[in-house]
Amino acid sequence: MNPLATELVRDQVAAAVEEAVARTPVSDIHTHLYDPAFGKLLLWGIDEMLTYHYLVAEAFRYLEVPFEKFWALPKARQADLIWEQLFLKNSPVSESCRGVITTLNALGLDVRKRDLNAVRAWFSEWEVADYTTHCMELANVRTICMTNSPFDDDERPVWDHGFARDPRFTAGLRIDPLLLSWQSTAAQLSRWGYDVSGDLTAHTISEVRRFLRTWTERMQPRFVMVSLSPDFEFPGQHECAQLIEKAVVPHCREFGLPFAVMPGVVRQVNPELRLAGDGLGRTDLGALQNLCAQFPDTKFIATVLARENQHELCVLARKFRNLHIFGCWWFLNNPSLIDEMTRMRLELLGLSFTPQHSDARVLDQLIYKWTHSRQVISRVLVEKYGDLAATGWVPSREEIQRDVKKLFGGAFDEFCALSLK
Ligand code: RAT
Ligand code: ZN
Repeated sequence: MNPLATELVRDQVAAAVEEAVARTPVSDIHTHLYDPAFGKLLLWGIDEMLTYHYLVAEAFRYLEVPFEKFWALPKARQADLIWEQLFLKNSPVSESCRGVITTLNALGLDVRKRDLNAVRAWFSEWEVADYTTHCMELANVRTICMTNSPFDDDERPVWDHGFARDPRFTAGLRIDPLLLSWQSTAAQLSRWGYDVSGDLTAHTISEVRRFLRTWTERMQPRFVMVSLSPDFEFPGQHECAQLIEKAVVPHCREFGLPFAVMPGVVRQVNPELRLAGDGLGRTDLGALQNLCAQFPDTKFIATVLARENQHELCVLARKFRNLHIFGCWWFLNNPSLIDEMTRMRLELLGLSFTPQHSDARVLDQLIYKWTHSRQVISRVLVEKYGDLAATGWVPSREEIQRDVKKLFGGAFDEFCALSLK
């Protein structure tokens, strides 16, 4: 093609990509949001946004208040301090801070005024049910996968009592305590009527499977999930590896559920920061490779926290069709890293991955997390289709829409439906 024609095609492709990315509803496969039936567990509003743990960590770069004094304050006063430091005394250029501004702007608030109390007054007019729909529409999110822990004392009673499910909210069965602190979890399971002992005998394993079955039937999760430290090993004689091998993997196979592994987190590097106090480390992905190789008929989905692991994770996914990689997790959920990772994944995996999840803990965050991610994904796709178009392989609007649907949940659904037998 001559250069002028190429230019024209690139512009048309860019317009089609931008439209498809903006218009295609996304299925958000990992969040910490809750079905509104969970009441106060579904966080929303300006004070929750300002006290999001990503912002707490950043505020303590500047704050001179002792930690315990900060934590003793009511949430609105904590939010005041964070607003003052991160928005008024410094410009909100970090990704988490920019996210608050993007969200307020999208909601139609005038951010130029820098008036926190006016923002609070605006939020006080909303009811959560309407606001949930409003945020999902603005973010163009179709479904939200929750993170559901049977070990969470606030959450468990809601499941125990039962509730009418909002079909927009799907579940993810999160089992960190089961795999990471077996001895105390065994005591807890005994209190709940499971006949388990500290030793992983065949009987104890069958009781763990009964526990997993009960919660799977109750929650109807899309997957079973765990976050793991960077030094997680598999196979192994320690309790975590043994439980994965003997209870979790057989359970996932029986129910046709993927097992979601999220390695790389170092919990409580600074406990004074509470939820904001976790760090990361580089994972030896040999353990994930062993899982995929040892259980070819079990599905694994993975997101890994260290940037340094991303290339080898892509290569691993090329080797194992029972592995689906997703999201730019937590400290990776920044435009520069989403750009790098999405580019690398497209180059190594085509469309067979899920580029992003929001990890939103506050409903409103869906708006910025998806706005920002869509901007980056769109930019990367424009470049990739542009390179193809330059050869004469011009993607049609329908092909672009098909591809974007895959990236926004379709590839994940296809992976879940795949038969590996
Ligand atoms: O991103 C976060 O909010 C973290 O605190 C974690 O919850 C992490 O996403 C996880 O699921 O462990
Ligand atoms: Zn999370």
